[in-house]
Amino acid sequence: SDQSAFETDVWTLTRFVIETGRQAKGATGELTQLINAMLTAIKAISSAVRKAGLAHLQGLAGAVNVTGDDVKKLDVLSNDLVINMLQASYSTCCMVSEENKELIVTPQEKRGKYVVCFDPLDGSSNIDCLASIGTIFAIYKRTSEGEPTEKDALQQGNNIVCAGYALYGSATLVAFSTGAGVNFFTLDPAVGEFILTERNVRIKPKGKIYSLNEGYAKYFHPSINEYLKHKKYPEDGSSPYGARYVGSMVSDIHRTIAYGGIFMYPANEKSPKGKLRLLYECNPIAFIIEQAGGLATTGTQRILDVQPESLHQRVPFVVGSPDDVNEYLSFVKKFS
Ligand code: AMP
Ligand code: P6P
Repeated sequence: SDQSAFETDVWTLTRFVIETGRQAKGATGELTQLINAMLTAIKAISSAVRKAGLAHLQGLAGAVNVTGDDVKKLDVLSNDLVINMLQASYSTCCMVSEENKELIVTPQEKRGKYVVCFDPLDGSSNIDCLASIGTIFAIYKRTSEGEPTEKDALQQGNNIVCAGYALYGSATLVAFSTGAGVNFFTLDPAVGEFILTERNVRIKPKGKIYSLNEGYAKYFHPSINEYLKHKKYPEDGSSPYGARYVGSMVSDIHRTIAYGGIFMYPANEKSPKGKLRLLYECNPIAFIIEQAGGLATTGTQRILDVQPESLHQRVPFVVGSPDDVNEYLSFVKKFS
């Protein structure tokens, strides 16, 4: 039997958020309520993801299962969970989801002062091969009075109040920041709580791994292919970098924070702005990466400085260890 002592004073994410909320001058508790509602949605998504194969949650939306029930695709189910949990927390005025073309305006009687941009299940193309997937979110204070509009969501990433991601991998982990550094929390399914497992996470100044989909090499700007050549055939006698690419952003990002190195989803001839979305993939991840001491750039501009113009706009995305991102930027300078 497990002889390890049973922790009786454990730091859960719920406790951590209440603590930081108490330290925030004049806080009413609304943000704490919102964060804990997001955590509930993430726990429910984690449970659904782990049961997907058994519960016939895979397959195409609109399919019916053996008992003839409508099968909700995992990412539709995840989207519904996040929207319902957040609206029930009386802390949001509107939301932007990867799954919804239009702004999701909170019913009048349930409105609060926050805006949430989220991708409920990022990397969902990997579900059927059981690769890790994730949830990504960023929280802002609304900027308007009265009826919420898209303007409330089209804020620079610099205005983020809180952001994080959940990774449904070999364990379920939440990386979380409210602007005072990044902490990792791992789900203890026996308790149903996220437990603090790494405090004040810092990314290495330089790594040994590059991560991107080289299948687009034919369409990359020369600065990318020249940078990659330098990583594979270093002229300065240093060792070549390793290559890792899951094709599920949260997995690739979490490995980049944990081990160091660079993750890139650059523009290419076929996708002149790249593929990743600014509001609910790039901004929250850029916030976390910078809070961990890393850099996040479009190649010409800091991600968090980009002024969004539309809810689902894409940006080129290069993030990771500061020395690696700066080395890439030196190639942009040399080859532009
Ligand atoms: P509230 O009145 O709860 O919406 O909080 C007002 C402001 O206090 C928030 O926008 C944050 O800047 C800060 N704050 C409140 N709760 C927390 C928390 N749990 N962790 C970190 N900052 C918080
Ligand atoms: P590609 C998954 O579909 C996703 O949105 C991200 O999670 C991932 O980083 C990217 O797309 C992978 O795209 O073009 O390499 O398959």
